[in-house]
Amino acid sequence: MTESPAHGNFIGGRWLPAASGRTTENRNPADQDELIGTFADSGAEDVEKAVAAAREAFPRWRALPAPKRGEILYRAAEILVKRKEEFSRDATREMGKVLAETRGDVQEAIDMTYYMAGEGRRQFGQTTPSEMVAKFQMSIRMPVGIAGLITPWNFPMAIPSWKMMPALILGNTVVIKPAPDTPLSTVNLIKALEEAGLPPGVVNMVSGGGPEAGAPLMTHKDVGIVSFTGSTATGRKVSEACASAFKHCHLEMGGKNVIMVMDDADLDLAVDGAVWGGFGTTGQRCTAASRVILHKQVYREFTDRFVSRAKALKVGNGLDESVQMGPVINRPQLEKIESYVQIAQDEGAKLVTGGHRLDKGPHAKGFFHEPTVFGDCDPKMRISCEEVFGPVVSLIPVGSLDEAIAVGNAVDYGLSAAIYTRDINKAFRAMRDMYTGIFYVNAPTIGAETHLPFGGTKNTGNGHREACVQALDVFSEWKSIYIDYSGTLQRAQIDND
Ligand code: UN1
Repeated sequence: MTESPAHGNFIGGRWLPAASGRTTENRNPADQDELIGTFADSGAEDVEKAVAAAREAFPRWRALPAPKRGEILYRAAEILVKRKEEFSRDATREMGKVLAETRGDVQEAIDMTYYMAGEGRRQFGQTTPSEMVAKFQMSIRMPVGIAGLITPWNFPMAIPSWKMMPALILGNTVVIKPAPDTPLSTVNLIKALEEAGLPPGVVNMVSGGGPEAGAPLMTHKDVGIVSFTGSTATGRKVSEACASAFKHCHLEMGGKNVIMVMDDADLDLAVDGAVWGGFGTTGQRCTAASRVILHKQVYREFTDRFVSRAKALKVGNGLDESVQMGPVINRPQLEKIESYVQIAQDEGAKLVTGGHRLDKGPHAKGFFHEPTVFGDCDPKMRISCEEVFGPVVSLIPVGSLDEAIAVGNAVDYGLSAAIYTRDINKAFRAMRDMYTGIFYVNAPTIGAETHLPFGGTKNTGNGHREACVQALDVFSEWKSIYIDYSGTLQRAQIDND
């Protein structure tokens, strides 16, 4: 039996129980008998304390030179490197995905932390010539103040780091509410920052449910920027809650990403990509390749190979290194997947493989679902348009690249798309015409790196991007500064006429 410690909230540099004294259990989705720990079940009172701590810490943190803030982040990244294996195991235990993937998750947090540590010595603004003589002008970034971060369970360490590190390097202080299914990875991330010397109050954490802890955080008058990753339905609520106070709001939501396989594609490569894109992380990525659009010429052959690979995937506990696909996160998610399997069959999609939960033998204690493929899908079917967030892939036959692009774009989401082709002209046309925030050539829809912008169009986002320098725009305000050293009044647009 593994230890099952009690974790509090992190407020003002101290680990504290929820004001109500309530706790919730965090259990392994692959084995409900395994208790990972108990976590504070927070409410508005805890959020209030966390925001107060963030408010108090803000002036000093902001005044610390950015390169010094960067040194703390750099040290935190080094600690994450040292503890990568331990933190990856914790992430697999609480989230379920296989160890190779949680190692990738922690690595993504490491990458982001190093990247943003470097921004301590950049954060470039502009200098530009004035239209007047003896006048200097420049733009600089200012922190917004307190950042309220609401993060999902599918990348339990990477996504908190995507939000926290840019916020911190710019001089903001943070209150984070991690997903109730995966608070331990946020605790681990915070411990690395604490050990690296982050001053008390700069990062605070309240664990708990969305309505109980997330809602008071996003509506708190002192929280200047809310950054949320999760479903489009919840994102809409966050957006509405922020709108009336003109609060900055960054949203990263759903996807219905597509791999387009052309008749000249390397089919081995395309099948490899579709298996990884569709079933990696049990399909629980906002970048998951849940649609494969196939040129009719290769439809049969691709389908046969893809289905036999899907059938052969070993599903089980992510801690077992021979397992290729872990459980889904919880019972409601499993039930949602089952309901989509039913919807797809009702609307006439052909179930080619899978379609059932796994609940016997090694799967008896967790939330497992077979890798599932629907064939001959019409692009208008719900299974071709709506996000399932599970190991379910729809195959859609088309007759041309133009049709593939039209079908590819005909969903309400716009996160990631991919094309498999050996024809450079086709690749460039798709690259130009797919209205998504991310595009891949001869690679699946998943696998974004931290030094390019991450995010999507339409119902996937609200115009912002995470990662890369673009993330700095989310967590800062620009200030344009004009210094007139002429000693006379110079009127812009008038005296230079
Ligand atoms: C997500 O699915 O929420 O590109 C994030 C990828 C990962 C990040 C996914 N680097 O699939």
